[in-house]
Parts: sequence; structure tokens; C-alpha cells
Amino acid sequence: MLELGRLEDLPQDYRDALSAQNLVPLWPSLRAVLPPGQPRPNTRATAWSYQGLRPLLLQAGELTPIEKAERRVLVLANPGHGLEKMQASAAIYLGMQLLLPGEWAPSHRHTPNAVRMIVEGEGAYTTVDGEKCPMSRGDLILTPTGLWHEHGHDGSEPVVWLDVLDLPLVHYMEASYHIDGSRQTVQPGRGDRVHAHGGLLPTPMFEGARKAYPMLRYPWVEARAALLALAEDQPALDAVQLRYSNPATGGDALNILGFYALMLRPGQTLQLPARSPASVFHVIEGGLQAQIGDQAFALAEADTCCAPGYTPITLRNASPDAAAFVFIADESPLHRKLGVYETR
Ligand code: 1HN
Repeated sequence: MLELGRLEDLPQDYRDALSAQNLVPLWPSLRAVLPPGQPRPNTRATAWSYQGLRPLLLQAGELTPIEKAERRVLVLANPGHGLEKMQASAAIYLGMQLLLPGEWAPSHRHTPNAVRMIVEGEGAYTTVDGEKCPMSRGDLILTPTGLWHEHGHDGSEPVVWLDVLDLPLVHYMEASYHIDGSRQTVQPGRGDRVHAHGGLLPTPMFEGARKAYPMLRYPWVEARAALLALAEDQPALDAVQLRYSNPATGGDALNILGFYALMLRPGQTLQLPARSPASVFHVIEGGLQAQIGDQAFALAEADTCCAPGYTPITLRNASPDAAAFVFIADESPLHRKLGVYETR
């Protein structure tokens, strides 16, 4: 490959003259922004142990009252980006949020999209756009861009959930901001009940009545049952996986990140091809071994890991008798919309 000229090859007075007019020569930096063959991601395969972070999260509950935190979160930060950047990948933010009994995380809305995957505890709820969504382990709750949301807790034990946001991308786009609100009035109606059966959709009588995000909560009991049915129906199927979708459009649940529930049969090894989007794996039930490029991780229940794009991934459920259930988030809706999605 042709050696390109370096910055140091240029006379200092020429470089100064360029800088004075906010000009930069492309050729010394061309290979860095356009590397040969494939990208050089900053995103590093990284795992976060739930047993490791849980005591620190509970300690945050003692150290910092909710009023001083607004959202009490420990961010799962990828060291490849620098911890202070608070990103798991180029487009994905991950955080573990703690809400204690009786606490209230006040209403706000913002441009980044969020989802919550409930990890532990009962009795908490989040109210999104006036709809009160109970939180139970494994449930997925959407907070699409621009919708008011707040969290409350009527139970007696700490509740923890995993927040997944497209914040790094929206922030990079200089489009990230929030607006504080006041306590929402809960409206009657539950999208997850109306859309409990995928084949049955409400008939809109007029366009104005249609909500852009008609289903905000995806109960784990239903996702789990559907995975077991799929595994039973198709014994030869390798990827026993469901995609969280918008029931009205059949498209992805949110615009930027994609969400999936995967079941690994007892003893199963699943090989995923290298694909351009980065991805996140969170163990809902069971355990698994994840090989991400040349890195190996043993993931126990409630552990989370992230994988850069363009990297082959192998997931293995070593248990001879128990299925493993995994929540996956990835950047594929974004890559497809931008036309850069690829499988190697
Ligand atoms: C946010 O609004 C929540 O509403 C959680 O629970 C995490 C991280 C960055 C920006 C906004 C929440 C967040 C967040």
C-alpha cells in the first residue's frame, strides 16, 4: 500500500498558515479515518459481572439519595472508548439503575431513545406517556424518543434494571437534550394487553388515533413462552430468537437500536457471523460462555457483555439440562437505515 505523506513532512510555516485559516491536510490522516479492509473499532469486548457490580450499586443507594441523583445509575462503560465517555459501543449506552422502595425518579423526556430490561426485584413501575408499566424480571419496557417517563416503587425490596440508550449516537449528533416535567397523570389502557396476540391488531378508525409506539411493555413471561414454543416447533432451528417489534408496523421496536430475545438449548453452541453492528448480551436466565473474537467470557445470570462490530461471536450454553435465555441489543436498525449494514 502506498505510503502517504506525514504531517511532519510539511514545513512548520505551511502548517501554521493552514491552521490560521482552519484548514487541515487530509493525507496524513486519511488512513486513520478510512482504514484498509475493515474498521478499527474502539469498542472492546467487555463483560460486567452482576455479582461484582451489585454491592456497589446498593452502596450508591446508601451514599446518594435519589433526590441527589435523579437517576441512580452505574454506567457500564467500555474502556476502549475511555470510561468518561460512558459508552458501551459507538451508539450504545448501558447502565444499571437502582430504585429503592418508596423512591421516585421524576418525570422528564429527552431525545435519546431508552429501553429498560428488568434485572431484579418486584413492585417498581415506570410511567411512559401516561401508561403505567409494571416492572418484573426480564420485562422489556420502551421509552421512545420524546415521551415523558418517570419511575416509582411500591414494593419492599430494591429494584434494579439495565438501561439501554442510543445516547452516544444522539449526543454525537449534537441532538441530545432533556426537558423536566411534572408527575404524569396515569391514563387508562395498557398497550401490552391490547397487543398481547401478535396476529391481532386494533383497527384504527382514523389515523390520528394511532400511536407511533402502541406497545411499551414486552412481558418476559410471554417472550419466554414464545421462545420455548419456537424451540419445540422447530427442533432443527439454530437461532431460537425473537425480535422485539412495533406490532403496528412489524418494524423494529425503536428506530436506532434493535432488541432480541435468544434461547440457547441445553448444550447448544451458536455461531454468529461477523456483522457490522456492535451488540450487547445480557443473561436473563441460565449461564453461557461467550467467545468474542479472541476474547472468552463466562457469563452468569444477570451478567452483561458487549461485542464490537465486524467480530465473529460464539455463544455456548454449557448446561446439559437447562436452557439459557439472553437479551440482545444491537446497532443493526441504525446500520441498515444508513446503508452500512454488512455480514462478513
Ligand atoms: C434516563 O433518562 C434514564 O429515565 C436512565 O431512567 C438513564 C442515561 C442517560 C440519559 C438519560 C431514566 C439515562 C437517562
